[in-house]
Amino acid sequence: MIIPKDDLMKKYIPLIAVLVLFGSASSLAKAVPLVIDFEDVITPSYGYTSKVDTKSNDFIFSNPLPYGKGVISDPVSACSPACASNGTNYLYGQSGLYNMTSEQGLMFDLISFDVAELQPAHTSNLTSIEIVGNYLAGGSVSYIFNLDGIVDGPSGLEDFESIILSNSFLGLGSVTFTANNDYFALDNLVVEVITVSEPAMPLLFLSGLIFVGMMRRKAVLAAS
Ligand SMILES: [Ca+2]
Ligand SMILES: [Ca+2]
Ligand SMILES: [Ca+2]
Repeated sequence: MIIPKDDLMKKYIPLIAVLVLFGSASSLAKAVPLVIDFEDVITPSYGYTSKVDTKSNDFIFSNPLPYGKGVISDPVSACSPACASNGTNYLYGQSGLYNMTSEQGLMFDLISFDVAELQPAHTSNLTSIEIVGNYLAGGSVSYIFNLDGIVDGPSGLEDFESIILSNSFLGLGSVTFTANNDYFALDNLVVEVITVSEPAMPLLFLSGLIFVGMMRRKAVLAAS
């Protein structure tokens, strides 16, 4: 029996379409959770770094100021009076901005982070920090957080506060942190890095096989 060419196409095209669509759907974005805690930054014996770019957990934090930015590991030897403390390394910066990006340029969601005033009784007091999320697709979202004014160095009171952001800080390409005044400290930035998996190769291979089979059958029918 000779099956007309048009009927063959009608028979196989929907099946191929379903397989290709399913293969594409398997290229789904995946959110990988990550905590950027600055524990992977090595500091000198005097207890702090001073770098334009600080790298931690595959993220870069850039601060264009010529001084007053980096990571503090020892708030007692690095500062007088003692700087904010949470018992771990943290990022510090002067007023002005810190720009946060993924080292590989990946899209990310910013979920939460810890923030503190760096020092008590400084020449001017930090009262708020503005967080601006720049969407990878364009546009931005901003949020201003008013700090509690509490910072007394190691022990004593809790220096850091945790900020949990709204669902607006999703699909970002970069985030800037701007203190309204004076030095501030950041730590434990909880992010989700968006990665896209490869298409399901077995399914694409199968749809390729069906396509080749269809072509061969057409050739056989045409020859008969
Ligand atoms: Ca830390
Ligand atoms: Ca505080
Ligand atoms: Ca304290």
